[in-house]
Amino acid sequence: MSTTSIDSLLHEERRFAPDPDFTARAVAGPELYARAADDRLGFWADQARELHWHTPFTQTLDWSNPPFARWFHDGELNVAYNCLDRHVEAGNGDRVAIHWEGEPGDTRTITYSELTAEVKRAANMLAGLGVGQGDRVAIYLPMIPEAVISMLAVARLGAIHSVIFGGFSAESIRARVEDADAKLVITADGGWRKGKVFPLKHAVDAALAAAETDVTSVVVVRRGENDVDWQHGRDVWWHEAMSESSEEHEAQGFDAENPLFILYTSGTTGRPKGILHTSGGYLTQAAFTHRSVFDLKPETDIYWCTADVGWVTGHSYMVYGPLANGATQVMYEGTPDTPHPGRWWEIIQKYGVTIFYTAPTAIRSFMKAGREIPLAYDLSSLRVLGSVGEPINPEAWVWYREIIGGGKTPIVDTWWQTETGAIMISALPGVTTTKPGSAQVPIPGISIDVLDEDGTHVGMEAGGLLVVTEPWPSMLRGIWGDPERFQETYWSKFGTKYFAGDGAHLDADGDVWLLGRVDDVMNVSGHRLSTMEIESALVSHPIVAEAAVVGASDDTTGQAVVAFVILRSKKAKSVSATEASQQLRAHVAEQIGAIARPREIFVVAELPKTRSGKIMRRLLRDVAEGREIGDTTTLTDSTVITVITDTMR
Ligand code: 6R9
Repeated sequence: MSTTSIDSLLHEERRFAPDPDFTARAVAGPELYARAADDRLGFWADQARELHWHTPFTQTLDWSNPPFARWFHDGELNVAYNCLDRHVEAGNGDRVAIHWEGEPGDTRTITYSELTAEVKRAANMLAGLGVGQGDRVAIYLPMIPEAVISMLAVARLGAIHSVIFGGFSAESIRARVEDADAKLVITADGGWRKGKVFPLKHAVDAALAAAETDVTSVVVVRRGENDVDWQHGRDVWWHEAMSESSEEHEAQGFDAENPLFILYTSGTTGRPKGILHTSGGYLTQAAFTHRSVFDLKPETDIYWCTADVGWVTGHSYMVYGPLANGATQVMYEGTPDTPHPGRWWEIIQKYGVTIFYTAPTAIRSFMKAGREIPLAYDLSSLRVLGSVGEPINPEAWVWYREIIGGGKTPIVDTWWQTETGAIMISALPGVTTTKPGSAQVPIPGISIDVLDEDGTHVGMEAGGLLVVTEPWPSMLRGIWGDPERFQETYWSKFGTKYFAGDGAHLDADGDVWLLGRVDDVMNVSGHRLSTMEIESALVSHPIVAEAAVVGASDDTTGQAVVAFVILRSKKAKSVSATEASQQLRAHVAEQIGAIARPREIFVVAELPKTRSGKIMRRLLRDVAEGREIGDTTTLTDSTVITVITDTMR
């Protein structure tokens, strides 16, 4: 990989050393790295022993049949007990577990005692409907406490949940319910989004009508109070079934490798992959990273992760990590700009949020809207900020720290995947001197490398493919029902090293700079260029709010750089689209080199994104190459594509 291609990122010279006061009180210290380097498995065993085991484990890792790992496998634990009962038994039952904020402004405060009682009741309700160990339960809910209660109730029974994002279609539900052969579905009448109730149950009805399925019950939470169709004998109101269920439920221990959940994620082919996670290793790494990466002090912190429960970030950093650690957190139902653009910042001010975890796409949209919106609120309670989901451009990183973090908070840019289950690469606050745009170092106990195509380590100041070289506790255990696809997707390229599918560059210090999915890496006249690096250059220009870059096929150069940009409304007021495009082509050439100069720049009003906020480059490539637009089922708003093509014409 050409080193000049990442010059713009690596010209990023800003460094932020930890504040000594922060370091003095930090949860994590450099000794964690030393301990893990000295005895990696012993380090993870120590972390696992922070949990409550019904039966202690004696073996940490069984890697005798790679890539099928077993962690702590002769131990037994109950995941829900670890997230609930043990905090109550330790005298922390009155601590708030969830400050829930509904979009219309209604609120609920739920303590650990109350959450434990609700989960016990829900476990009895599900058991009464026939759910037992190993059964699959699909959950299709808005961001309401019942989503958390349902997941924990399923976990408490040793059953397996499959959470389906509330924005997915009936067809997606059908495919997931069928693939996992779910027995029961938990949904709601509807939820609140953008000031309106959006119906949910009707999608489940349509999915089940079309599916070959053994689903015997649909439990329906009342939230939207919208009308629903009712199938007698199958449908059950949550509140009715709960009121008939006992609040007494003793948690049983299950094998550490008992499956905990399946979560579907898109792969290179059309069919989504059901990523399978199990119990002991997953909870160990989710809890450890949540504590050390966010510097969690459960007695005093108010933590908020804005992810939807339908994504892996919602699983690991809204449900399992924070609750295993006894944290107090905020959960918000709605969209960031309802009923006004300052809603998130108002919530931070209201609850005194101290730790905040969100995605670069959200940060960039706030940059676009203008700093005066967050600056109207008191955000001084914040002390740690996190980022996840895609590479964060240095400009967005610095804006995040300056505007949201008051110029003082450490930022942790956390790299991980649905497949890795928990954070793998991140700075540790109070320990790491941070570099805007770099996820930096593997967390203690994780071994990574950057390899070239033939599997050789690339060395410093070079780029290649990111791999994880040793098994880790929260690693996926497979793809549901498809062990061959599991082997083929992740373990066929570099043997027992896990192939992540991301490009990465190591700088002179050995720090990792993520360059996006390898399928987002372009090859222009034999030079490798990352979409991310050109986007970063574009966003560093004052008139640009957001940019997406794709490699479009080109007769002469193989691929050519094509960019789509959204301009900042104020700063770009007096510039025409043609002028903007000229200025920006010159700017990229100046920042990175002539090789990176976009062949075309399109000024657009919006960019197509998946529901999890990732830019759909595949669709942009279709547009850039003049093809018919492909499958848009996972788009938040398919009208965006029309907007883009119209703007271009
Ligand atoms: C947690 C999550 C995984 C893919 C991953 C990578 C990208 C996530 C990132 C990042 C650069 C970060 N990604 N975090 N890239 N820096 N801090 O997002 O899981 O939805 O499975 O996506 O997201 O490309 O391979 P998932």
